Amino acid sequence: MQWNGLDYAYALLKLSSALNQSPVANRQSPEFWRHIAEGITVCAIQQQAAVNHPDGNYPDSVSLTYRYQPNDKGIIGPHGIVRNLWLLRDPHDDAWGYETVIVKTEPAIRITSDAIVERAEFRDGELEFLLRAPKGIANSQTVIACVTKPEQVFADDKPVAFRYDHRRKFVLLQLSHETEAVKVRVVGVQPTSYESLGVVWERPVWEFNIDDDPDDWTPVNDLAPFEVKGGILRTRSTGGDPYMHGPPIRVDATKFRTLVLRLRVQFPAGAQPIGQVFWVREDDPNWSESKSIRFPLPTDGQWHELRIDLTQSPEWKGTITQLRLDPGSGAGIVVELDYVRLE
Ligand SMILES: [Ca+2]
Repeated sequence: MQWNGLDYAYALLKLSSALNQSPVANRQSPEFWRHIAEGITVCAIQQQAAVNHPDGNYPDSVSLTYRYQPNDKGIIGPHGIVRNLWLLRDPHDDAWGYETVIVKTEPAIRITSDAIVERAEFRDGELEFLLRAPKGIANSQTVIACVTKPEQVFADDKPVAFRYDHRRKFVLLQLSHETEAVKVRVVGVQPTSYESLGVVWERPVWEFNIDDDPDDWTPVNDLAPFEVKGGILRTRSTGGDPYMHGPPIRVDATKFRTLVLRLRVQFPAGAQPIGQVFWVREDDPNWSESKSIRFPLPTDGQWHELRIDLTQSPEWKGTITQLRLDPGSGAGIVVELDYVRLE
């Protein structure tokens, strides 16, 4: 399934609609063509690949954070799918204009939405565009990428809430649509560059000092919620084996020899206050018990800075490419991290 298949399905939907209005009898019914178009669209949905998958069709959102050339293989926007789904829902909801809109700034601001973006313009620190949603759609979601944090966002001249990702420099906007087209004004904003996906952290230091930004750490197992507020990453174990992954790094094990954590932990009865740090290396990228160190966690419910000597393991060598942190074992452990770093 490629974009041209989706364009073909789109054309079949238009054909189906035209046949519905045609007085001339046809060999195939409108439903026949519609059925084929639906099959192609469903096929495309099922072939969409996840981020980092090397083949198949990437969602457009990749283009927001991942630098690629327009002619790179395998990067196909989902707009073909979305516009077909619109037409399948209602033959009047023609979303041919659905795509990522690039505003001509330096660097370019990119607007992606499940509504149609029209008349996007940037002038004097203000981005303005129209969001047109199809009939019956009450809410839309929009990503405005490559921008600094706006001072305010207005929808039809009313201030609205938005979320901002400091690291990847994009605004997330959820709007309710009372009218067909909503005028969006993003005020006090400038175009800016964003970091690519899978970015390697230059320094192995994570402070958790930006609200809602976990410094690219991810709650891989048994941890929820996973929130950053007021300089602290807070999380809680929801099962027996909680752990989190750090982002990619490239660290010389002979230069960085100590894991430093400032944390506060609360253990429920029955949980084990033994922490564990795992790592992977350039020459050995698989997680294993042999590349880990256990350490006692403080059980007094107070803040402590822990310093863990990583050179006690003979496997701490070469180039370290990622860390994993296990904050004890058991459900209901409340973990607060002020910072994590290698020294
Ligand atoms: Ca902090």
